[in-house]
Amino acid sequence: MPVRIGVIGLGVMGADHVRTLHGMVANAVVTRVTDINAERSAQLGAEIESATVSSDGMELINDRDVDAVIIASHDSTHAELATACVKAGKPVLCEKPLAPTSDEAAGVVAAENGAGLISLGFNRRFDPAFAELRSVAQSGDLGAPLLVHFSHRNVESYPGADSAFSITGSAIHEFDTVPWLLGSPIVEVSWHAPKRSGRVPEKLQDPQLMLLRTADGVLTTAETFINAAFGYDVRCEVVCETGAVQVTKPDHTTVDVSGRRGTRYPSDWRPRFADSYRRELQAWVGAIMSGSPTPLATARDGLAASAVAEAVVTSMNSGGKTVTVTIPEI
Ligand code: ISE
Repeated sequence: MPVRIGVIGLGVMGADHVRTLHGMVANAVVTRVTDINAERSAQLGAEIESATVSSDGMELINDRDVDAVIIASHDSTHAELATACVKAGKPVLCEKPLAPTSDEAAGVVAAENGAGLISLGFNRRFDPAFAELRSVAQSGDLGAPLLVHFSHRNVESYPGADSAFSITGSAIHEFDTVPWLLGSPIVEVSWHAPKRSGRVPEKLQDPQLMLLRTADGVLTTAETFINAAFGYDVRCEVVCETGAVQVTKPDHTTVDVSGRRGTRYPSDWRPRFADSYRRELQAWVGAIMSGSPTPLATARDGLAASAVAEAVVTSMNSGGKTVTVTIPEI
């Protein structure tokens, strides 16, 4: 019998997960969907014949036709909903971040109490290019990693995005990817403001630059630019003692026209990371079917990333001071 999945939050990512589960993931059936926007729920409910609409997240979580839950609603709702899934004893894939603050994230980890029900949507772990980058960096073939350069560019930010959201909602990916790549936790951070783009709202510092130091001494430069305009683009290079390795953009084609050869940038993350989302969902469903531990990021990984985000926000609010990352004891 397939895993019956309910999806909470049907914005860009939630709707994408519903369609991927429905069309491309084996042993999964979407049985329930819900969103605070009733029109969106109705549209997706009509599109996906197996799915009916629940009135809200709590109803969906406790529905007898739901074995497992995906949370893709607003970041501020993640902690409460993930905790409700744990109380209902249901596996949950919670989109990043687990919570915007480390205290809230710690509360979820405490509620989970080692049950292993929570997986975090740090999808880059399932991207073939990032997986290869990691295995080369960790192989020792290029000597030890010394330095990592990241840039993370979006075309435009969500309406209302402020400087903290750029850290807790976007750069949070780097806060998970760096320790995963290097096998060492981020222990110290600092935040820096380059010249501000004149195209962005006043309350938003964009781009931003962060320095992240892992316990093994490797330093990462992480640029986040959520109104970069030209296209969706994530770059990462690991510089090692005798070589360097970087992800190349996984384009399938180049176009020759008008005296030029070129590749295209997608307008958001879905095409760039489509493979990773499909692989992540398949891995999650497979583990539920077989009763194995989640192969995705765990609640503790989510807590670690939220603690780094909080330290970066503290550095930003203190004019760029170096801040030690503190993970609450549980
Ligand atoms: C979005 O939620 C993502 O997950 C994307 O990968 C990231 O680039 C974007 O900034 C986030 O808003």
